[in-house]
Amino acid sequence: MIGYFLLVEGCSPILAQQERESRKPKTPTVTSTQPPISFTMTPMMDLTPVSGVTLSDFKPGDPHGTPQIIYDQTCVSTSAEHKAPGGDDYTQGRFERPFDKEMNYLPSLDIVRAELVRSGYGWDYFTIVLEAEPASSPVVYGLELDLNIDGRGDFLIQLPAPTSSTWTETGVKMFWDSDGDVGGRVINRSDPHGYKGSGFESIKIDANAGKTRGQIWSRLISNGLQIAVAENLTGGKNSKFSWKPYTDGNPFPPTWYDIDDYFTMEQAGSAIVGDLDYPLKAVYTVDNTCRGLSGLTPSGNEQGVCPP
Ligand SMILES: [Ca+2]
Ligand SMILES: [Ca+2]
Ligand SMILES: [Ca+2]
Ligand SMILES: [Ca+2]
Repeated sequence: MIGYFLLVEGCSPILAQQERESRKPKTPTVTSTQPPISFTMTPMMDLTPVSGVTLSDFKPGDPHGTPQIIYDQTCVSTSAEHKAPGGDDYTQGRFERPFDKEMNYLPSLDIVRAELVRSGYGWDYFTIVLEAEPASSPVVYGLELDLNIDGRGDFLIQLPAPTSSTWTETGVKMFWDSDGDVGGRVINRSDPHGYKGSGFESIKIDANAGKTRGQIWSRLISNGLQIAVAENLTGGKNSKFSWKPYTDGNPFPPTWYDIDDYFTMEQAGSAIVGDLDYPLKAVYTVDNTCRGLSGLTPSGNEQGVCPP
C-alpha cells in the first residue's frame, strides 16, 4: 500500500521535448466529474519583509518545529526484480516509478519521506528525503501546490538538485496554471478518455532569467534537499493548501500536466509486476507522494490527499 500521512501538528520545461513514448485507460473509478473551471485566484507575488529588512536580507534559515510528514513507498527491496512493490496508483496520480525505461532502479529519484515546517515568520520549509543523493540535471525536483484545495494544482515548483548546503536560487522555476485546467475534466483521477489542456502554461518565477527572484530557494541535505518557499506564495502563515512533492528524471513539460490525463494508463505503463500494463512505457523516472493537507485537519472526504 502507499505511503500514509501523519499530521503531527497544526502549525504544517522545458517545453519542446521529445515525446516520451507512448499510449486507454483501464476503467477508471470516476467519482468527480466537472468541467474545468475558470481560475481567478491571484497569487500574491510581492514580498513584504518586515520594516528595516531589505529583500536581499530576506532569506531562509533553518526549519524549527515539529514537521508534518508524508511517508512514501520505496522500491529498494524490489529493485533487483525491476519492479515496484506497490505505491503506484496511476489513475489517481500516484506515481511510484523511480526506474528508467529499462526498469533499472534510480534511487536518486525514489522519495522516502517528505516534510513540511511552516515557520510562521516568512518561510515554509519543504524537505524531500530520497534513497540516495539527488541526481544532476536533467533530473528535477519539486512541489505541486494546490492553493484552494480543489484538486487542481495551481503552482508547479521545479528545480535542479542543489549542489551545496547553502541556500541557492539557481535553476528555480515556478509555473502557474492561469486558466485552471490542470486536472482536466475529472479532478484527481485520470480522465477516462484522456485530456490535453494547457497545463501549467504560465511561468511566474524563473530565477536564472531574473524573473521574480528571492521567493524560492533550495539546498542540499543528506540524501535529499530542502525547498524554502516564501509564505506569501502559499497565502500567508494561516493559509490552507495542499502540497505534493515529486521527482522527475526526464522532465515532462509543465504544459503536459496532469500527466495521468495526458497519457492513458496503457500509454504510461506500469511498474507493478503482474499489472497488465507492465513494464513502464511513457511515464517513467518519476515519483511523487499523496497530497499533504496543510493548515487544516483532513476530514477524510478530500480527494487525492493523504489519508488522515
Ligand atoms: Ca518512493
Ligand atoms: Ca487549485
Ligand atoms: Ca484528471
Ligand atoms: Ca492551464
